[in-house]
Amino acid sequence: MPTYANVKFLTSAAAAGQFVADAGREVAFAGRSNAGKSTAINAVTGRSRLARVSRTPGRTQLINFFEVRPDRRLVDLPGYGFAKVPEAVRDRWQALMRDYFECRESLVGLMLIVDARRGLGELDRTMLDWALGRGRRAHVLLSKADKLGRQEAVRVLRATQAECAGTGVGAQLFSAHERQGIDVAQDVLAHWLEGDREGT
Ligand SMILES: Nc1nc2c(ncn2[C@@H]2O[C@H](COP(=O)(O)OP(=O)(O)OP(=O)(O)O)[C@@H](O)[C@H]2O)c(=O)[nH]1
Ligand SMILES: [Mg+2]
Repeated sequence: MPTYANVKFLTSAAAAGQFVADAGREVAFAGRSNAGKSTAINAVTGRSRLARVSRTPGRTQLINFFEVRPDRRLVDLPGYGFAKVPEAVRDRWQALMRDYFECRESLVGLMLIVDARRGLGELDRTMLDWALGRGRRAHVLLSKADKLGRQEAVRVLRATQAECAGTGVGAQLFSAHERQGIDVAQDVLAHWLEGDREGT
């Protein structure tokens, strides 16, 4: 049976008390507002309307949990770096993310979604440091690669790989719209969720 045949939405959480039980393994999708996190979840699961996609940045303010199979989850995190968000919303975001990262034993890896046109930013680096500092895996999807010419896309990929060199963090080009790099991302997720392979 295909890996994502039975994937389903579990719940949205606005606070730690609403997180699903911290058992098994899960992979979180993080990144700036509008980077393409929800679209990436839909692309790798092959379910176009699983996670809500929006043209309005900062739309996903909650942590959304999806079950791939029992005790295996994908998690859509609210985006960061959206300038127009009021301070109170930003504070709530920070508290929610801290609760999630500090306590979540089942979190095995972080899929960091970075708009290929922007490349890694300060907040992205902070997310990577958080993940690696807590012994989690991380992998960078350089999203919306279809918006770049081939040469420019490869340049961004090389620069990102160079920046991540020695950390164990992989980086790849990704486009949900042109279906580029989906299989590679699926392989990374499969290894992390299986947990039967070290060093991938
Ligand atoms: N061209 C192109 N556009 C994309 C791609 N992936 C996402 N987008 C567009 O980028 C916008 C944001 O996508 P989302 O998936 O909602 O982004 P997000 O990171 O989940 O956004 P927030 O939840 O608001 O933080 C939408 O208009 C998508 O259609 C892609 O591969 N190529
Ligand atoms: Mg989203």
